[in-house]
Amino acid sequence: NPARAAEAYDVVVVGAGFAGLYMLHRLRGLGFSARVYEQGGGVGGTWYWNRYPGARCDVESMQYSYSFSEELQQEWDWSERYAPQPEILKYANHVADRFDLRRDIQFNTRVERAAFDECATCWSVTTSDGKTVEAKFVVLATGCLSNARKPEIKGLESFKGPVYHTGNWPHEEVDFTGLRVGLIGTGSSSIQSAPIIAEQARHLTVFQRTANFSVPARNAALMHEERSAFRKNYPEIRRFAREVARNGIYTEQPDRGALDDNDDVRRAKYSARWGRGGLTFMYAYNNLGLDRAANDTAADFVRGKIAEIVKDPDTAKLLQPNSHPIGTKRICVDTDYFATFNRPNVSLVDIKTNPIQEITANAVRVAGKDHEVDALVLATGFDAMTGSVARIDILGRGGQTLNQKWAEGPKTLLGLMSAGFPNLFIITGPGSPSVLSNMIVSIEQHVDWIAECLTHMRMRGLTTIEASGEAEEKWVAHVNEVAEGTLYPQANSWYMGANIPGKPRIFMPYIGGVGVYRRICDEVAAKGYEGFVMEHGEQPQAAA
Ligand code: NA7
Repeated sequence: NPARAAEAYDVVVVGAGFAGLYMLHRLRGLGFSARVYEQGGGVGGTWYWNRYPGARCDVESMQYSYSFSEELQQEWDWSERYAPQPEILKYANHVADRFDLRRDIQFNTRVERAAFDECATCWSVTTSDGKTVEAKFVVLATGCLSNARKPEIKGLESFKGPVYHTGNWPHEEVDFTGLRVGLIGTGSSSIQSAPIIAEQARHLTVFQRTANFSVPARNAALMHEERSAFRKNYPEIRRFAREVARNGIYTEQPDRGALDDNDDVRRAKYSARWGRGGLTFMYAYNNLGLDRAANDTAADFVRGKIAEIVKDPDTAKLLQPNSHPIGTKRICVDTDYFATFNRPNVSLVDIKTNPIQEITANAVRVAGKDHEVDALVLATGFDAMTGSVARIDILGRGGQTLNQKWAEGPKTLLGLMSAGFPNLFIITGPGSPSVLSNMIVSIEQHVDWIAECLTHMRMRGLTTIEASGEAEEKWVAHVNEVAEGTLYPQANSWYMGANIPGKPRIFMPYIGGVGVYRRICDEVAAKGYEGFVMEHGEQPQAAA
């Protein structure tokens, strides 16, 4: 057919972050032709863009790493307990080189449109360089925290100094020496960057809308012996992270609730975890995400720590979170965040009681007072989970767009596919554990599931797979039901889409746990992809 696009692939993958890289590797290994489009100038996804000072992963490096290659996991040396962004980016580049992935990746190219052709049962994919290619399947490996969001604040465009967004940081070094810096937002990105910016800047003013819970990272250099111990135990560590852990992280699982212990025992447990550092603070007890009274004990402990660390009582009070249960907004992991407010060159401005009125050429105005700044850092987060997908014009059956279908919130079967959009897979999409888990564990699981599904289809001559509407409705109801049984929907979090004005408030990730979710996915596959409709293409006509 001369109207057909010149280039055709079995699979087009959107994004060359950790999901896209591994997807490409698996597809190659199975003999599928694949093309990856990446809007950035290099691999790494979120780690390519988030170059702000202090950016690091808050899952420990020995676990925030691929497990698919034994040689890779035995040979790569992580230098610290939590890898800093440059090292994670180096790792992504190493993986791309080691597995010779670059030759199938086109950089600096956005996928702008993908339209399903029902007659040809293939996708027509149009990219920012004006080309259109065909693909039997499209895999969205677009990331969950990849669409940086600039807040709508009056006068922001009139600010004369530089304005940076943590999620879209310049590649060249930014030097704040001698400058007065305004930092808006107090999520993970702010909490990681504030202590470093404060060391450089003449003055740092942090504008806080919602005080956030944060626990110490206790980051340190990784000793050779620690790495060796991990490497020796990798088979068990990886198995546990995939099959047992709720969040894809190998750590001891609590077997009792917070109210089962008396005050002294509880305090000792929280203190031990505080001392050890890290996200697993929330694993002191098994009901912190479920029971408000239990949760309050952990929240009170952290509020108490903030009061101990921060010398000025008014500042300490302002920094103590009280608007949401601990953990229901992503808990932050910091190095000296609260202590930073003891520095004479750091001040905290409450913008909850009095929101920012306006940004002028050289100041942020709050309650009639101008806080003069030379540079602004927006640590205001992302249009999470659906934001990057929504930026692509995706047309499914009958010309319906995915944005139309998801207007009242994302609907998927297992987070992997959406009814009406055949042969379109999403990696770590809404409705899967995704951002509630160690992302690399979830990415590997999704990629492997998709790779096996495509192999299954090829062996049987099947050409289309699509989520059935009925199975999708059931899954969406299940995802909501599980979330409703927890404290999570109580927070105005990005998990709920609450940070984006007008975005439907739906708890997007599946909170049933990584191990449970994997078993469900495996059972679905074992039952011949139950809930998905698979079809044979039209048989080719015999030649006359
Ligand atoms: P987050 O966690 O979404 O934090 C964004 C912060 O910016 C948060 O404190 C917001 O306050 C604040 N914010 C957002 N919009 C505004 C406006 N318009 N005015 C004032 N303050 C605002 O993003 P991060 O980049 O820190 O972290 C994202 C994830 O990356 C993190 O959870 C880890 O998983 C890694 P709010 O809480 O909405 O009141």
